[in-house]
Amino acid sequence: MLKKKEKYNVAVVGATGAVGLRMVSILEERNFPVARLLPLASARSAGKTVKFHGEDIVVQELKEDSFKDIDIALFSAGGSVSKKFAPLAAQAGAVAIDNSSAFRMEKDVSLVVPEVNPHAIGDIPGIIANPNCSTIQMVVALKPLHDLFKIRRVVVSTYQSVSGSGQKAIEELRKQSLAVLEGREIEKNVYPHQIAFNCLPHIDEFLDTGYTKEEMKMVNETRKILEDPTIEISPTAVRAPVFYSHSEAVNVETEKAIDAARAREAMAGFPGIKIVDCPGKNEYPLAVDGTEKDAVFVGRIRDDLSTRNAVNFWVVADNLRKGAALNAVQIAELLLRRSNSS
Ligand code: 25A
Ligand code: L14
Repeated sequence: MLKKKEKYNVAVVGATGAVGLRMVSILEERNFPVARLLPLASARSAGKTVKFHGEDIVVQELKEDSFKDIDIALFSAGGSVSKKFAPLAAQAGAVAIDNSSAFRMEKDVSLVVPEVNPHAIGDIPGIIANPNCSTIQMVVALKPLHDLFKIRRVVVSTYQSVSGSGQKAIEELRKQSLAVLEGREIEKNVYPHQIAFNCLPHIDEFLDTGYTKEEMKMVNETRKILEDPTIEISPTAVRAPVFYSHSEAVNVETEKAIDAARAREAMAGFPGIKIVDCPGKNEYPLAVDGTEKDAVFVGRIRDDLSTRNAVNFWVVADNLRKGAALNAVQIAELLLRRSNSS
């Protein structure tokens, strides 16, 4: 349990990355009670500064003893950094909130989306895992349906933006797009194929089953967060030439009778969801509209005409905010409310 204090010392590991920068700005936006902000990154970034409440704070190199006097440490520097340093942060007395995939499926680590399973946080969290971005936006939409209609099976295809692979990938899409339009050779560094004006049915590594790790994260993490190992999930994860925000086409089959109207009503009342569903006016969720917003946007809610008790919808969220940095800060806020009420 976080000790009750007026203000907390907060470290951000990977503070110069696409997610880390947003962790810092979201702590500021939401007026998180920060006594001292400690931005940490690799030696490459040490000495750079990040802005926090008008101040330029110097980024320090992440070291084993970085976590002295830290209460909360937000991690987004990749799995190997988290594996090594999150346990050190916990040993030093901090709660580590980890955005990597390193600890998500460990039995003793809770995997939390505050709107969905706040109770999962547990009493003595050393490390709390932040789920995968595609999983977060999907489970926010699925939770109200699961509560009312009990989900049996989900078929999902993702349309994921390049920002999920970090700052270098954002640059790659920009440079390749310019090169293609100007008729020059493209350069490939981050992805194995051209991403400009192209879709890649490949996110993270392939497994022997023919599925990717990203797809299996959606299966395993969804079951853990919804606390129901019986839900069947059939995913296809696709990288789209989009800068920010992930979109997903989701088909849900339920045990109890469901239809579009009932699904819409259930989702509309759920915290964190915004319904954008007026096809007659060309209104549906779009990646370009969801970017820099906090909500999970749902639209195109309609009956599945091919079977009973099934609906289709389209869901969009900012992968760097609700999919990563915002969710992590919301977990920190949850810890805070707990320590204030005890
Ligand atoms: O294992 P996972 O969980 O799958 O996560 C893998 C990666 O996914 C991103 C995140 O990348 C992470 O590194 N990520 C994780 N979860 C995500 C999510 N939900 C997610 N992305 C989206 N949604 P990132 O680019 O966002 O952030 C990287 C940050 O991590 C710091 N870092 C890396 N290794 C570190 C480390 N910090 C401490 N110790 C280490 N060993 C990294 O800092 C960044 O802050 P940096 O100093 O390495 O790089 C910052 C600047 O340097 C430039 N740069 C990057 N690589 C090179 C480089 N410059 C020269 N040469 C390079 N090879 C960057 O452009 C940046 O400006
Ligand atoms: O597991 O869009 O959190 O590349 C986050 C970024 C998985 C891949 C995770 C992406 C990663 C994802």
